[in-house]
Amino acid sequence: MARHAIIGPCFTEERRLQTERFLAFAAAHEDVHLLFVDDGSTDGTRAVLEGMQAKADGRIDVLVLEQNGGKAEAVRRGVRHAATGAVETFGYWDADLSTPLDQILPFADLLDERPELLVVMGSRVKLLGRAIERQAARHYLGRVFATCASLVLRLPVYDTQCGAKLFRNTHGTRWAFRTPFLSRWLFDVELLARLGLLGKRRAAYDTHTCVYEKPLPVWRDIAGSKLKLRDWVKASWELVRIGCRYR
Ligand SMILES: Nc1nc2c(ncn2[C@@H]2O[C@H](COP(=O)(O)OP(=O)(O)O)[C@@H](O)[C@H]2O)c(=O)[nH]1
Ligand SMILES: [Mg+2]
Repeated sequence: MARHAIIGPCFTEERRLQTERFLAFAAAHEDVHLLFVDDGSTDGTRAVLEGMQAKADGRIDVLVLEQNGGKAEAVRRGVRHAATGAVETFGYWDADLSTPLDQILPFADLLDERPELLVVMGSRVKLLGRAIERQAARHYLGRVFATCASLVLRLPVYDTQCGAKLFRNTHGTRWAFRTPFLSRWLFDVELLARLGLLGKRRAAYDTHTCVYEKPLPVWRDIAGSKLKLRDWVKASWELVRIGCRYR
């Protein structure tokens, strides 16, 4: 029985999906269930995902959404599907494997070791001895954005946008995914804002203490990102909307 459910959002990922790595990971980890969400891809993504599913002995599933609704909604639908009573944790992982799959269990170990934690988020901190490879422009743009997000959330968070996050399966963390997100790109910020709302009523959900940012040993920018400059502009506007909505 799987203890951890991991959602892999996919939009036109036919060329980038490293199927052998997913299959090897699935074969070696019976306690992890991978659910890929094909978000109305217009290429052969669905066939590639279903091909993996057929070889994975029940450890990989595919949820097909007919229309593209964006990463936020795809992740949300995946979580609603996979975060059932049986799993201890659920999370999402970018399908380009910028964060390697071997980080899933270290994230889960942290939730095991520290009962006060509800969320572990990957954090791309460039430190000596780590392999954090990010284009300079994206790094600096990302740092400006992260500072703004931190101000809006009033939370000293370093990196809201890393696509590797794991949640303890509780009523509150599931609640954070219950309704559609306002934003298409910044749902990670919105998730923290939602948990922050819970934290006002229940100390266990205080985001200063229940969220842990784990500096990653390895993170690589994989070519073929769908996030374009205009999306960063839209994201600034979304940040303002999130600030107003969750204040
Ligand atoms: N479901 C869904 N996933 C998306 C969409 N756009 C990007 N993704 C997924 O989100 C993850 C990160 O996307 P990527 O383009 O690499 O963005 P970046 O790494 O943040 O620059 C990948 O798993 C993508 O397949 C979308 O419209 N819908
Ligand atoms: Mg990427």
